[in-house]
Amino acid sequence: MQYGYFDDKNKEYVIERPDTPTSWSNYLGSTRYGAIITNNAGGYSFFKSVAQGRFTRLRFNAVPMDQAGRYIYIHDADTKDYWSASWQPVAKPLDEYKSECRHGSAYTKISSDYSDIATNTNFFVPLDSDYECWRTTVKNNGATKRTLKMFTYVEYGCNWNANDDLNNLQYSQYITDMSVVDGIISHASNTNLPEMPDNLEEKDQARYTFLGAVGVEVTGYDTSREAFIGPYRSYANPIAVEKGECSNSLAKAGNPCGTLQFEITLEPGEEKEFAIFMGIGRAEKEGKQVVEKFANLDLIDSEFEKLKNYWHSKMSQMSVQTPDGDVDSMLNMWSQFNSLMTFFWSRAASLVYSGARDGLGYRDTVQDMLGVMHAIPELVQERLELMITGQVASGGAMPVVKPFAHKPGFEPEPSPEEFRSDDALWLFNAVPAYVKETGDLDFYKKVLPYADKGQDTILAHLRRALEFSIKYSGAHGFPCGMLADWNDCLELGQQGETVFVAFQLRYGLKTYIEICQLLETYEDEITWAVAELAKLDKNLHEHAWDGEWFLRAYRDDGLKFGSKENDEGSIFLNTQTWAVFSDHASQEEKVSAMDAVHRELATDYGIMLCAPPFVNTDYKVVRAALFNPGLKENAAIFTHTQGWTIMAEAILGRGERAFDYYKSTLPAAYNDRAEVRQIEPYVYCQSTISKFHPQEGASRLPWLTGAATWAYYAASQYIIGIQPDYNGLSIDPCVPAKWDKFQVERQFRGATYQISVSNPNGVNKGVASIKLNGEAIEGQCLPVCASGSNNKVEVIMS
Ligand code: IFM
Repeated sequence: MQYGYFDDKNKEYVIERPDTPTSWSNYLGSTRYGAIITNNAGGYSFFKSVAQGRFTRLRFNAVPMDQAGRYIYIHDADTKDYWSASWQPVAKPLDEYKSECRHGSAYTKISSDYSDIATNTNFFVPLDSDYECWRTTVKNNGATKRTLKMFTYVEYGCNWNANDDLNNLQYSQYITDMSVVDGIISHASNTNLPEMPDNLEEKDQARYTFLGAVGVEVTGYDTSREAFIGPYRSYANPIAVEKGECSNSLAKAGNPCGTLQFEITLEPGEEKEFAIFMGIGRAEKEGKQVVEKFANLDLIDSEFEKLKNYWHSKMSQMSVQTPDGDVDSMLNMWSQFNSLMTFFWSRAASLVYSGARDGLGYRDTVQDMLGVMHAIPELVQERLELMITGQVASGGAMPVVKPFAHKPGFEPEPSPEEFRSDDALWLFNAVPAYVKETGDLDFYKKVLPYADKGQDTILAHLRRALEFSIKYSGAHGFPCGMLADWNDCLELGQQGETVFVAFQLRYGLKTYIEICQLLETYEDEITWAVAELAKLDKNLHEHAWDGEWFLRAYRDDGLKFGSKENDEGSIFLNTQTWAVFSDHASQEEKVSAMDAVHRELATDYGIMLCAPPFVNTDYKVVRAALFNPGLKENAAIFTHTQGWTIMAEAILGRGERAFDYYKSTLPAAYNDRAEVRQIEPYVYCQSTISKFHPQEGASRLPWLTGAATWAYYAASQYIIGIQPDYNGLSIDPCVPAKWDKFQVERQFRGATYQISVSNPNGVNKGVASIKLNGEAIEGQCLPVCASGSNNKVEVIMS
């Protein structure tokens, strides 16, 4: 079943059928003023934090789904019929009501066509603004004059603290103070208290937002949800809309809402326009300023163009033209936009993450940078430095860093039981990736504080991460599992050991040696790291191989995980892939391990995290047993890990398999069978249900996932094969043999590279020659060209 299509030219996904299997959502705004919007205008808005700054309501996981949102109701004054400018919430029959939703880069346009009235609303947040705009046109396509009464609707939170608004009703129902100033709604709470704009964590303080209209005269309002909707009614049939008249209610308790009423008359063929603005601040001040600023609606259009250009320019740092349209749709827009939103909102704001998780989880955040390094290196640097200051002096990392409350040098060191064994080791992926993208070698020497005490260069921070893993190693010489080791469901404890993190440690040591060699004056460091690497390799050789694949872990009593000896979880994916790109294993072991992955774990919908699932294993040993078989960490297709699998196969040069794996979880590849995956065919998700469950193929938890970043990283750097390196742009594609040619445009350190790759002999991997501006170059690494230059690159594979 197909619900929409990719409009690649405009970088939009167009939903033509609004009755999608799940809500298909998009993100508006920035990390100051953020918003979620669905294909039916459901969603919510928040300021800086979803947990502490949520000021409109969405009822999560509710029936009907994705309500409330940003609604515009239309009531025909003559016929008394009414509908909404998005299919929901009134939901007119789809044979009479046509709708289109265009999700784009931080904007969503929703149009409706019903009863000869066509509307088109563009929802977006202008750049650097603390308000959102709903820019609407209404057109009469009929032959008679129409008088339309229109009503906006947003449902406000009483308290900006999402949890209090939802749960602490004996408090939150008594703090609302709504008013209307010159036609602008003032949504206020705790007005007897002072405002503390710089203290987001303090929930008991005065807060203000506004809702105003431009281009129409406000003739009425409701600010009480109870008055607008009426008892025992719903968003589908509010009493005010049915009557065609608001009651000018002013909520001084209970549930506030934002309804402005206005009237539009339209001659046949006539079109009118208006805009609604909702934002942070007081109606009488910020509200008035915004409404006055946009009195000329043309200014809205220029703000919209600026916003679109901003995002498009970020995503045009790399663009591809390949023989596969699904790949192009994802790599040129959605894979990047998905990675950007994941970077910005971590795991806090979506239709599933309801704001309970405030703060940046260490491991996820450090990985999230990899997919956006090329697009927003300045913002990555800021976030990376923040995370480095979340590492404590012992080398471990704080599990969560709270950007608004983090105080480097003054944070308590987590107790040994609180550490995750993998957290700080992800810096070996992110830090070199940042330096390779920017060329800023001095970054390694930049001094930054530790979270708890002291300070050091970033290079020394990296060394401490290695020391931490080495110090907390167990009987087989592998890092201890601690609270978790990427897999939150493996609780190996203080003495149990993780082979996965052993491979991460190997990758870290190898990377550390490369950095020290590059910086030239660190002979002692190289000697130390080489010796540690040799010890680790010996232990890996002796204790990590299970005959055909690598073990996953050892419990403290010696019990193996991921071994043929186990009836459940006898093979795990992560140790096979990481054995390849930590480069520990022999070629035979690598091939055997990755073949075992193909045999035991690969399915049509992606590769399972482990198999067989856990049913009888004690859940205190493997918490995956908490989930039904085939779900999440219990043998689902955990999408975060797919990128590693693609990378491992590409390193082995097996282009067909790497590409098959890539396509098996590529959202766009499911566009014409969207009922299988159910979620948005333009975004990645946390997991896809595997063959051990009756709903195989259904996917869950779209948008905010490490899958986005690793899928983009794997495709752009290992399939397309354009890898930033310290001294240039390395080219090493690994593609299906049938790809006879493809093009890439890459911005790198200020220069443009227009790369044409041809594959005349239909190989998977191998570069025969490269010409830069007509001159043959040695090797596979393009030099750094002059900033501003435009360079033509011809690559021949063979
Ligand atoms: O790696 C974790 C991640 O940090 C949070 N979600 C689950 C993943 C796998 O357990």
